[in-house]
Amino acid sequence: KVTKFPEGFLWGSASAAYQIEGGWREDGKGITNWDQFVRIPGKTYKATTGDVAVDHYHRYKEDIALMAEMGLKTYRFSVSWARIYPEGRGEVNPKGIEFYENIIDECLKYGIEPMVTIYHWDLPQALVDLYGGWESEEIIEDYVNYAKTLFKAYGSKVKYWITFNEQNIFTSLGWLTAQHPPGKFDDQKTFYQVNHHVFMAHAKAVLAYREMGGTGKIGASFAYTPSYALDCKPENVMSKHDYDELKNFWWMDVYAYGRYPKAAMNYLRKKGFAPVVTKDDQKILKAAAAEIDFMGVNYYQSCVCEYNPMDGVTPYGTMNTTGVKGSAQVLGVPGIYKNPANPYLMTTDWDWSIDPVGLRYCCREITSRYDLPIIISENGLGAFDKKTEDNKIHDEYRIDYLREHLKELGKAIEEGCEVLAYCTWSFTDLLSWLNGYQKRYGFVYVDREEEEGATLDRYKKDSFYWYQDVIKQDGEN
Ligand code: BGP
Repeated sequence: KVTKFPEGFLWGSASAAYQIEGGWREDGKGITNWDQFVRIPGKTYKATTGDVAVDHYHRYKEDIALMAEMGLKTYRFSVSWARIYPEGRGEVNPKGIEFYENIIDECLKYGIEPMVTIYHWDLPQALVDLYGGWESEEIIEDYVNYAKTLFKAYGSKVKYWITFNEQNIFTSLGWLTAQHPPGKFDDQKTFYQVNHHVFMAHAKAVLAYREMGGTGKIGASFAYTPSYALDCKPENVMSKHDYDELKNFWWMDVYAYGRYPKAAMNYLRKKGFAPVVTKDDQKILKAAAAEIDFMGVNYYQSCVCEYNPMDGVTPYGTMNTTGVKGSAQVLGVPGIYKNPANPYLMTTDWDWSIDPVGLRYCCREITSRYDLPIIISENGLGAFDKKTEDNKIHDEYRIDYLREHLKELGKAIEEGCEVLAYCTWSFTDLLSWLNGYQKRYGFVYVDREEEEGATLDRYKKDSFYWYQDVIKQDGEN
């Protein structure tokens, strides 16, 4: 039995433009960094592209009708910047504005609350060519201009805004591990400076939203991987502390307090990686922190921290992008921490630990440390789903995963955490950035194999009916 959730709780599901839309050259959309990146041989899993994705661009009505059938209360989706501004700045593309307007109206028609992510990783390539994208502070103004365009166009209809999806992930994979565009490796100095630019863009957009009279809720979504010390050996406990400062509080403190954690900043100064932060920047970050309405949390797994010697493992080992269990290496930062597997937890085929309690840990930490409401903006299980001959998908493993997470979320609420929404990742199957279409997350199966040309037909999985019941009974199941 899952705990009863509060009245008006937003049961939701999430997606991102590049991962579902397709229609990559349609109606004036500009080229994005991802359109370009996936064309570099060897860069992503089998170089699978989002050119067609699951064709949500043409099938959004069908998809949203399925959401309504399920009873979804909120749908979190992202806007592709390059549909609105094909060149990233300059002329607005009316067709782009219209497309998202249609999605919003379609949601509202069924009483589904649209939750808009302004940036979920696809950046107009023109801005990369012009000044290096996030590496230049010039982007702050362009991002804010783009965000204001969305506030103006949809502000009367959209009450939930997410400025950035997982800033920690797209910057880490973009400038440290070379797995996301711009594909830079171990460029720590740029990584921290880029992050500062993103923080400033977030902060200025939040302030602009308020200046424009926005009364909805606004915040950022963070990929929160809570950590446990391997054991009570003091150096392992210290490694957990360092991990939290550098991998969690480094982002969440800026969103919530408008300042960087001190110990982490000192460490980066010594290393020569600290970003340039002016007095004015500090003021803006603080002002924006006072204006955010929630902490968005994308939760998939927890990690373990153990002291890592100076000659120990680096962050640049093999990640599991194949779905072959046990192929991930232990990663870490020499001299600080490493993240061995947790012997108490099962893992997914991609070696992600399955830890429902970790979700409760995240909620408790955010509540105590920041005293902010929480939106779980993503949580879900990636698996190799199989469609049977009679078109059924028996994904009881996904139901188990979600049910256990909801139980812990329910406990967190009982313990005093204010949780506004829970969005599963994802509604339909969609493109996984590094895993192509083999790693599925949806309630709705899409007939879409690695190569394009499949029917793209939709089929409801068993989990679809399960979540439908959860929503109907506000959690009780
Ligand atoms: C998050 C992203 C999503 C989604 C999800 C699943 O980091 O915000 O866009 O991709 O992870 O990840 P993956 O597809 O790598 O399994």
